[in-house]
Amino acid sequence: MLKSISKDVIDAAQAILYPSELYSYDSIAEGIWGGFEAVTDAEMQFFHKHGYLVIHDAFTPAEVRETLDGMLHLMDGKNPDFRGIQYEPKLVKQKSDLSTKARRDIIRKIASFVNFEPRLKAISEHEGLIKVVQHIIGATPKLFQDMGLIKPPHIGSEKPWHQDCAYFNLPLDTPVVAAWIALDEATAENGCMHIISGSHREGPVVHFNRRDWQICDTHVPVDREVMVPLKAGGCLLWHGLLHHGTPANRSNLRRRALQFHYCPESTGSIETEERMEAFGSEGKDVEC
Ligand SMILES: O=C(O)CCC(=O)C(=O)O
Repeated sequence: MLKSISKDVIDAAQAILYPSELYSYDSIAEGIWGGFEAVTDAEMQFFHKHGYLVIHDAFTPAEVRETLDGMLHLMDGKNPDFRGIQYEPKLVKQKSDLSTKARRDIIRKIASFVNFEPRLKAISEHEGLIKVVQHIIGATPKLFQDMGLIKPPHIGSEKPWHQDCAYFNLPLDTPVVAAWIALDEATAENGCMHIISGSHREGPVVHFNRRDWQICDTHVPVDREVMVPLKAGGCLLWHGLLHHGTPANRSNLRRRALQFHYCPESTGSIETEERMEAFGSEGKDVEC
């Protein structure tokens, strides 16, 4: 049984390259302190104008600990009914050679977990969070996607620039809010979020299948980039059309986060064709 991931494996994961200027940044996001209770009309206006809002101390250290315990419970396979673990694709073959603890560090994502782990359901229903999301979307929120996004030390991969709504078959005018909750400190080095302030107001943009379903690297206005480092317990809310992405984690520190997506309770769905008309590149005179 291996206790850790070999150097070859790390080298292979790090061989996936992207232009480093994609995650350069001119400014660092400011935010508010005082938890969700500190969100006032001024913060709502900020959200609608810039497409995001940072609440630095949204969750207490005890809430973060409880949430991480719930996440590790699922990552360690302690709920046999839970099937939502996704490994770093290049490393999936290694998983049976690793100890339970070492295996945590090749997991890229866990998904659709709220009904398998009460501690994770609890944070998705956090009263302060839901109140703010409700205020933003102007309706009772429905959670429609839940993910744990894990960038393991050294090998955590990039999430290229994208708009979340490019992934969802939701009516195009649906107000979608993402809540991204840092469970470790998220920094420039371990893969914190980068955003383009105000980009949600530009509507859907064309996505391409490249390293992922993503905005073309050359279409990212890097000169408008804002970096969003967060301490554990910090929360970044963003609009479903905001352009955002995260660099790889080449540091020796973990970067674990939860991401919840909410829309109004009454939201229906559209066909993939309709989504692709808005977000796809097929038949459009665009190249990447
Ligand atoms: O947490 C990350 O690294 C990126 C998450 C993200 O933007 C997404 O999954 O839509």
